[in-house]
Amino acid sequence: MISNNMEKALNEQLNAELFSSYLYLSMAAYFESKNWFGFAKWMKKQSEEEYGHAMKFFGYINEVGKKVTLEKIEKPKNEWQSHLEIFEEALKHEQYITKRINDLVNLAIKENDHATNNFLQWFVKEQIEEVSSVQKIVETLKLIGDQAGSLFMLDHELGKRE
Ligand code: OFO
Repeated sequence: MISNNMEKALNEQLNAELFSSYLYLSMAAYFESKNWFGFAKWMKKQSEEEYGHAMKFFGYINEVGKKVTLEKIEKPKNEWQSHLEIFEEALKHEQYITKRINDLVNLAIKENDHATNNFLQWFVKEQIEEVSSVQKIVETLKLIGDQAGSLFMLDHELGKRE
């Protein structure tokens, strides 16, 4: 049986994952409005993945006999100055999510909650991949600078994301 404290923390993470989905959808909307369709597709896929993360928490909370409680989702930002600014914000957000997941693992360890610790390990691994993929795009955008041709090529590349 997981503690009420852990139930609350898992519900808060569910909300954070829904916010992640909302944030990336807002970034996708921004790219669409500027006709960067490859970047928009990448962000839409990212948003879908985040919804999937939220649903993993939804499923787990129910599976262990606790209750899912949905809270208000914060309004995401919807204006940025550059591609780089967007991806730097995405990177900062993923680093924040990694910290949240690590804090959850620490709580599970403190409470001797092996089941939740085991459930969270998937996210520990996933966060390595999430941070690394956004980091690579940030570095590429820094190399590109304001070369429009290279930016179009990256747009094409990111649009291939399945
Ligand atoms: Fe981006 O990993 Fe979930 O939030």
